[in-house]
Parts: sequence; C-alpha cells; structure tokens
Amino acid sequence: MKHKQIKPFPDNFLWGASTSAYQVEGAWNEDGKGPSVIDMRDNYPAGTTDFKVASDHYHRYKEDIALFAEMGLKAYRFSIAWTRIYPNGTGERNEKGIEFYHHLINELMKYNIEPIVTMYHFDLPYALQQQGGWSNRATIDAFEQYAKTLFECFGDRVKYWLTINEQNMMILHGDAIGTVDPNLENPKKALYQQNHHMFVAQAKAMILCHKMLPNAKIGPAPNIVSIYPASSKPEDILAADNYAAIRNWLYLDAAVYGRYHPIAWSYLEEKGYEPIIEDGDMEILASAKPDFIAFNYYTSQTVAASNGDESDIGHTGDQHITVGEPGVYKGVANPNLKKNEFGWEIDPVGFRTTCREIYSRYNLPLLVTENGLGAFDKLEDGDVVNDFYRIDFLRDHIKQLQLAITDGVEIFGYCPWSAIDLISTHQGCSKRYGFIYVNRTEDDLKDLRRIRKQSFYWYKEVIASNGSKL
Ligand code: BGP
Repeated sequence: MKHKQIKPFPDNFLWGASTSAYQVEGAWNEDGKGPSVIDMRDNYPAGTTDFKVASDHYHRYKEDIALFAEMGLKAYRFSIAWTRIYPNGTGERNEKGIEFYHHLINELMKYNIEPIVTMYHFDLPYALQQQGGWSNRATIDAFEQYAKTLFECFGDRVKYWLTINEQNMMILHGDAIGTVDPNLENPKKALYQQNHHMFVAQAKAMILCHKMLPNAKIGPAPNIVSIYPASSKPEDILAADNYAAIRNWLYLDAAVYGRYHPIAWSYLEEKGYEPIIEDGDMEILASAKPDFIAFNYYTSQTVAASNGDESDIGHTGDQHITVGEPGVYKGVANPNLKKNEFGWEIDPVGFRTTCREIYSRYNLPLLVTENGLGAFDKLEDGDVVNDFYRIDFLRDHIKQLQLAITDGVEIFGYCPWSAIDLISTHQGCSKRYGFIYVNRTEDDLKDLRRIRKQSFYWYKEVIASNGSKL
C-alpha cells in the first residue's frame, strides 16, 4: 500500500535499545553469582572470546547509563541474570545480586529511562541444567519462584516485563545455544518437551504478574519473521505456511490463545515429537494472557517445497543456522536481498510485513525488542567509528516501521540491538552491534573504554525528533 500521508510515531513512543545480561555484564562469578549454561559452555568457535568479562557493564553500568541518557534513550531493555538472583536456580536467594539490579534500575529511573526487563535470556542456571533443565518439570516451579522474586523486588519500578527471549530459537537451534544435550537419543523430542514446559512456565509468570502487579504489562519475546515462499508455485507456498506455523505461530498461539497451533501440532505428531501434556497444563495456558507481543527481527526467511530428503537442509544466510526439514520445507537463499558481512540477508520491507502479520493475527500492541546490524567496526584515529552502514540499516528499518504504523499496526516501542557493544551469541566480540564502541578484542581486554560511534549521534537525533529526522 502506498500512503499519501505517512503517520508520525506516536507521542511517548519508547525509543530504546537492548542488551542481555550474559552478553554485556561480565563479572560472571562475582558477588555470589552462580554459573549458567552459558558460563559452562565449551563450544566457542576458534578465536572468539568467552563471556567472562564481556563489556564489563556490571562494574561500569553508571557510565553506560549516563551515555544512554545522553543518547536520549526513553527505554532500556536488559535481562536479569537468573543466577545472580538464585545462584542455583532455586533455593537460597543472593541479596547481592538483587542489590545490583536495584542500583541499575534506580540509575535508569534517575534519567527517566523506562526499564524493560527480560526475565530469562538463554542463561539457564547450570544447577537446574544438571537436574535436566527444561526437560524437568521442576524447572517450571523454579521459574515461577524466580518470577515472584523479580516482581516483589522490582515491580514497584518495572512496568514492562518480557518472559522468555527467543524461546523459538532455543527450540529450533538449541544445539547452538547449549540447552540440549546433542547425545540424546531423540534430541528434538526432548526439545519439544522442554518447549511445552517453557509454555507452562511463561503462562504461570504472566498470571502471577497480573495478580501481583496489576499495573504492569507482560509479554513473550520470540524471534518472529515473515516466511516467504521461493516462488508462486503452490507447493512452495504450502512449505512457507508449514515453516511459519512451526517457527512463528506455534509460539505466539501458545502465548496468546493458550493453544497448540493445529498445523504445528500435526507436524509434532507426524515427526513423533509431541510432548507429554499433563492434566491442567492447557487450562493454565488458556488462562494466561499477554498484554503485548515483543519480538526480535533481523531478517526474513525463504523456503521452498521439500524434496523429502537431507537436501532440504540449507543455509539461508548465517552459516551457523540451518533451515529446512525433510518432508516439511527446504531452506533457500532469497536472491532479491543483499547480505551483511556475516551472510545474514537484509530485508527492511520484511520488517513491515512481519509487523502487519503479527498484528493481524493477534491484535495486541507490538514492541520491537531486537533489530540491528552486526559488523566489523573499525576504531579510527581520534576515537572515531564511522559505522554509516549501521545508520543505513537502522534508517531503512525505522522507515518501514513507520509505514507499518501508517498501515494501522499498533507499535509502542523500538529497541534495536544493541545499546552498547557486547559479545555475540556465537560469533565473539568482533561482531559488533552497539551505538557505543567498547575498546577490547577477542583476546585483549585493553582498557574497555567507551566510544560514541557515528550511529550514537544519529540515533540521538532520531529520538530527539521522535523519528521525523532519519
Ligand atoms: C538474538 C539474541 C541476542 C543476540 C542477537 C544477535 O538471537 O536474542 O542475544 O545475540 O540475536 O545474534 P548474534 O549475536 O548471533 O549475532
């Protein structure tokens, strides 16, 4: 649709930026923090750093938040490390960990920056993982107890809560994140059982949040992207529909409607992956309602009809992530899209389409919790980082966001990834996303000093003009 007039961004639009605890904080074993599955990971790609020091935000949060305030951020989306609050996932609380987040949230309040809290961003407590992790129903109770503690401690200041970051990526690519044992006899069946337990845990957290904090809002935060058919061939369109059900709607239907999406369920049955659902589980899912949908968007995906064999499994962009499943859909590249330095396709129009699709299906306000460009930024003489490619990427996406708003989609915030440079989930710290450069390399921590990139000054103007100066 070509509009004669483009609508402005709403007043009070939450211009923000995002991080997650294990990628930015460091201090991995300080002040009583317990180890998470990420801390215990031993599959770092050669030459990339671990997460032990990261961007040292734990010790430098005041300086970082002062920079966020200078950039004009209206919101900051960060995650709380479960293992700082409960070092063993459950049991004894760690007051020092709670204190850290009190300080961090108070610092945000000082500058009128709205805290948006992710409760769980990939970093499951290792102690829980040793007892089966999400395969064990006891993890549901541990999550509920953790949620209760978060609401009790921080609910007086935090209005926006996100339950689980990218549950769909943990299930589809669990091996990349380290939440499933690849030696299991049927790892996929185990993953879908974990998935079911996460659905129940998420529903319980939403119910509890509404009970304890009637003025707060809570929602899921999956990675949702438009799925394109490779051509107008009906078989390709059907394959895209399959993948959309398995990748996107399975997760949002469970969160919003409290049901298993019928096509996704028939896929689970067909493959023998269907989870055990205990009495009462579906009632819990059905009685939990999110207030909004948060989602992460990096790029669309394209699929074709399945060949019915292993040749279906392809790389659509990122070499770490395979897409395709025999008999269901085949992952293919989209020849219409350019790629970034890491092979990820760049698709701003797909961002608009994704917003429209989600809103049309669920009719709930949307919050963008991740979108951004990973690149090998270069620090030049005089502490300059000319990341004009990042500005182009973000500008193109914000324009499409505004078009989605003009199309009638209700969107109340945009939090690109990432507020400051941090460690990529599987590609080290040379893959940078931030508005603020952190002076370190994979193997040399240098002085970790903070340097404003060109995109910092640009985003500051965008926020100051409420998106009218792009
Ligand atoms: C999302 C995660 C983030 C972040 C981002 C960028 O999947 O929620 O934690 O890592 O992707 O991905 P990467 O770090 O692999 O470039």
